[in-house]
Amino acid sequence: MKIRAVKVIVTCPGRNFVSVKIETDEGIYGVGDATLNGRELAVASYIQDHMIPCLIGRDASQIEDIWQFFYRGAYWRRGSVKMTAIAAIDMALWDIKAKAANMPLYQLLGGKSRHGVLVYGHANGKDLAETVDEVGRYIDLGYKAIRAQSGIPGLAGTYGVSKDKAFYEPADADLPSENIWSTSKYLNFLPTLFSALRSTYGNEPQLLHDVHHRLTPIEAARLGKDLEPYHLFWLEDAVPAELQEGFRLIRQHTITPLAVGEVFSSIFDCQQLITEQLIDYIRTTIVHAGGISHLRKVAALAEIYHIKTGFHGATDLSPITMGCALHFDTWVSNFGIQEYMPHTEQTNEVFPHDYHFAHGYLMIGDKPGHGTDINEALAAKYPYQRAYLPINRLEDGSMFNW
Ligand code: CS2
Ligand code: MG
Repeated sequence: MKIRAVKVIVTCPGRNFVSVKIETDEGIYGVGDATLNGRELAVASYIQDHMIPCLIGRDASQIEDIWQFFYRGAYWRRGSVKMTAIAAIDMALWDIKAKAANMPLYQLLGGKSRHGVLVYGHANGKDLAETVDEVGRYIDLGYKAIRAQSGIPGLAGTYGVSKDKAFYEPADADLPSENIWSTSKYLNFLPTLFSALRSTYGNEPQLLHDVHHRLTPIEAARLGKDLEPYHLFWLEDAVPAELQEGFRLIRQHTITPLAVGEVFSSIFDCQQLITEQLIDYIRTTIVHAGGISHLRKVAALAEIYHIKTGFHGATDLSPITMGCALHFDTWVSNFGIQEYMPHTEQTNEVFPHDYHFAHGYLMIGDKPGHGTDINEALAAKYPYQRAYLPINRLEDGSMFNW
């Protein structure tokens, strides 16, 4: 089965997505997600200008060889742009292989390990009271696991709190908008939020929180200790994780479970975190870390060290990634949880798929492939619109982590 054509499809049904469609000489095609929020066109060009010329005529069944060709063959290794580009091709080739085998992707990987994929939703509010109410709304919707993000007293706004309760799109402006951050205001406030959540809803709901890369290890250690009475499912991205050994300091002080990895682009970004058991969940995703082929290797390493998967699943990852992730989640033995931020109807029309939410789980269908497609005609109606993620500054103006 030869690769006959490869298309890069950039569309913006409310937000930008980049997809690839690989067509073969046997009439089977596969699709992959190549979306990197705020840097979409860099990935589109990497695929269009540097990968497609080397793909035409190749045997579509040689997924691993093609992966190695593009990983080793570029000389320049790793990085979010390159690994997102490789991921898109990889997802499309797995889609093709599963369709050719006439089986859903999870069967090709090794079959079902669970009947449904436990997900967590995103409750958020402008203040403590609204956030507590929003968590209750998610419980009423059937979620068993809920991430809680709240406005912080004394700060005009912060990560994860959106005006639109249903949908959260952080890439909110044609040029980066500026947020102001105060670690002390945040650390003083957060324990009160989770104390209120536990006293309102008891111990049953799984509660999660995303620090979004904003603490130092000792600050994260303090927060982890302060939150121990509330038994979080995980504390996410407590610190920027380039310094993997920095997590040793957090681990020495707290038993609050730690999750990290959505910004990682390869196994090497988390090798020490995993082999030293410095984390409990690895969030590295299929779309940003080399696709299904590479994430199988990350998950296999993590399994040895009692670490579970917790894939990133924000709305800036397309339904193609969600489809692939759910098949992977259904198969992988050390599954932890899947992030689920529902896409808009407009997006779902461009990316028809067969997964659906039921009683706190996402359920997948049995169509051959990863179950998500792209409506090219509809995609063409939504031209790219430049959008940047915000940046963060401290109250004294210092540049900080968003
Ligand atoms: C967040 C994301 O979902 C999460 O855990 O960290 O919303 C992240 O901010 C976006 O994916 C960035 O594009
Ligand atoms: Mg996050």
